[in-house]
Amino acid sequence: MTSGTPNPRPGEHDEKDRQLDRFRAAPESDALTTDQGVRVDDTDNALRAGERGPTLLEDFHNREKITHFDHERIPERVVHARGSGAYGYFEPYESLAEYTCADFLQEPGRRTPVFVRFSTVQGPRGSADTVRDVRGFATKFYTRQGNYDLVGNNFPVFFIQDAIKFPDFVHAVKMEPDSEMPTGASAHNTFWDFCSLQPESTHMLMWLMSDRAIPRSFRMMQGFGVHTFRFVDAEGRGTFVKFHWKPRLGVNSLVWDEAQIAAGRDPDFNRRDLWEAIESGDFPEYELGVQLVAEKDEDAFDFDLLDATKIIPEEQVPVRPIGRMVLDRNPQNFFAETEQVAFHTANVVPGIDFTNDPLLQGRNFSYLDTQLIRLGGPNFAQLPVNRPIADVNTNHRDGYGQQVIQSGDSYFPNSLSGGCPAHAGAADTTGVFRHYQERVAGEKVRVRSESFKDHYSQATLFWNSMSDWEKAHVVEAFRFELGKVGSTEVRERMVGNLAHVHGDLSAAVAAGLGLPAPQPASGIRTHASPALSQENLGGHGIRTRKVAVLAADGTDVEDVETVRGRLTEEGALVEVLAADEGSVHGADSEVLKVDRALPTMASVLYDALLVPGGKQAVQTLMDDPAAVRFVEESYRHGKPIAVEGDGAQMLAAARLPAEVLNGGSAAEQGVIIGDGAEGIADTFVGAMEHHRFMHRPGLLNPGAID
Ligand code: HDD
Repeated sequence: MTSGTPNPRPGEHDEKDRQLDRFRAAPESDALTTDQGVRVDDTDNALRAGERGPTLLEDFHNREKITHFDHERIPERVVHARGSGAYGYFEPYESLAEYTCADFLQEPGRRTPVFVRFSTVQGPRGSADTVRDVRGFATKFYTRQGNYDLVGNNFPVFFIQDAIKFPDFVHAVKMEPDSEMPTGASAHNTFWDFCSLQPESTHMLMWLMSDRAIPRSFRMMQGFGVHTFRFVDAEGRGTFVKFHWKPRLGVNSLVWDEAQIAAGRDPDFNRRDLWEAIESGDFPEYELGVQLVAEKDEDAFDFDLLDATKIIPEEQVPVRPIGRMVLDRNPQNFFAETEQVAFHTANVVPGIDFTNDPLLQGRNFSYLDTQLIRLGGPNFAQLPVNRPIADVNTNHRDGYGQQVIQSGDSYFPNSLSGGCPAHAGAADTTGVFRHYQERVAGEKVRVRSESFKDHYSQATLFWNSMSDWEKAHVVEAFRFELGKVGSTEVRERMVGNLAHVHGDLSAAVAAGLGLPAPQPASGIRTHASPALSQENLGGHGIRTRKVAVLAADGTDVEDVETVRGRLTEEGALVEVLAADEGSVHGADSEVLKVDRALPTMASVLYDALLVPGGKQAVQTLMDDPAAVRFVEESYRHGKPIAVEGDGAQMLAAARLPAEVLNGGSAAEQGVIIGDGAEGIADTFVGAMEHHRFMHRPGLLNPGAID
């Protein structure tokens, strides 16, 4: 090409390019520009000297594009790196003016916008959702008096009592330093080494080894503020408060085998579930509850309210529902919102204050500090997702990423700016944060309070409160995790700790590890708190539960439609699966649309299974290993299964125990065998409300519960 010849336009070269031209040419309003707003003619070819010549530095669009790309990543969160967010609102049921002057808790029904981020703790940003881990449950309330962050978890307790131990704990639970394994898992040497030497973790470990650590959905797990906080009323009077979120759909979990398979089949299992529910208008809902304790009762418990490894049993102080939160909008841009959201336990508003919980006190330092490195400077509160709806008027100036063109002086006191921005006067009573005036006195000491030293009673409380299948799952989880630990010494030490929780637990875990059962500690208590068992935390109905229908040519289409009609009436989501997408034909040539090709899905992605009748179809399914495995796994994971007519043959093909097939107790085990769709539909709905059937023959390891 001679100099002065215009560059070829995109699409000038060949027919394929010409076809793609319609995606390239844009009306002016959609036009591609540089960061400076200059329109760009070609973003596919760098500017070069001659068609086959070197690329020119002069090409500012090319350099800008690549430079920006090179800087797209920011450091992931040091913990809770993997998360999913959503917007919504909170509205109180009643005024809480009796206890707190927090503006957003004064008026029944007045909505406060929120952003919530759910997360796992251990794994990096790209790790799987269904790992065994605590889930973060962090809520930012954009109140009229400033942002309030409730940065909680789905467990009500924590691993450690003092924040100074947090780096130790995180170093232990994160991947091992040499191999960076395992990803998203606590089942490794360093974690259990740390915990075995750190008995204050024992209560938290009980939660972590329970099915609470593998929630079915972010929409089906509780949230807890964990610490004891303080409400402060308009007169400055304080009341201790613990925060609880309860999901409307009930608390439901996966089982461990299912969670592990799901991590491969769909690493975004929980993220997708949240996203799709909101997209389809099934807005997740949680009730906020509080446990209130008068200051005079601070010492009324057999544990310290300031100890974050303890709960206040709900039977002792009931949870009072105070409002509800609805999540009704997905973020528009994951990075801008879910990644850049910055939570901070010290983001409080008038009416909500801290206690001297040493874990909370340390957190109040850490969150602001971590945002500085993660978000690159002190102006992150100006990012859209972090920006308060309340007016902001500070003397802070400059810094990386300053978005505001500020005017005027920036010191206090001043006379030149008329004293602005001014302090709230002593007479101002509303909307001003005044720290709670707690009387403190003491020596400067590095000690743990004596009142923090009972590390086992509440671990025992948790164990005693579990149903038999929940206990079995706890035992199996300990066996699994400690089974991945190479050091016999660590295993023994850990089992020794469990002997302080309960003899049944330590003996069962020891047996699984081939260790002798340790002598149970003396004085183990028999107390229990029924509110801790998932058996007592069910929701109502089957909204958004996913049901798979296995189909093939010859499927009884009418029966499918009958059961589907009943399930969708209840809000369940039904999908027809067959070997290929498209459709299958019924025995009388009716057409049934196939929603998903069976090879792209798996039983772990559904809550329940229907195998309709139809001789030819059932024969095809019995010859398909993927279909047989679907049934076998659904059974093993405790999921409701309904089979109609010939469909029952699939149960035998999946080798369900004879006692279920012939024993007449199948329906009690959530296996509904029937002739005619009408007959099975209602029972199926009822079984789905039950979520899982853990007492099925062959499901519980008999050694794990006695
Ligand atoms: Fe933390 C993030 C919850 C103790 C230091 N934490 C973080 C998140 C949640 C929690 C939900 C993710 C927030 C988000 O989605 O962006 N953390 C807890 C709970 C704790 C707790 C419930 C105990 C009751 N955390 C804790 C301690 C420290 C930290 C004791 C430090 C001394 N946590 C952090 C952090 C993180 C964080 C390093 C990482 C990313 C971030 O803050 O923004 O500052």
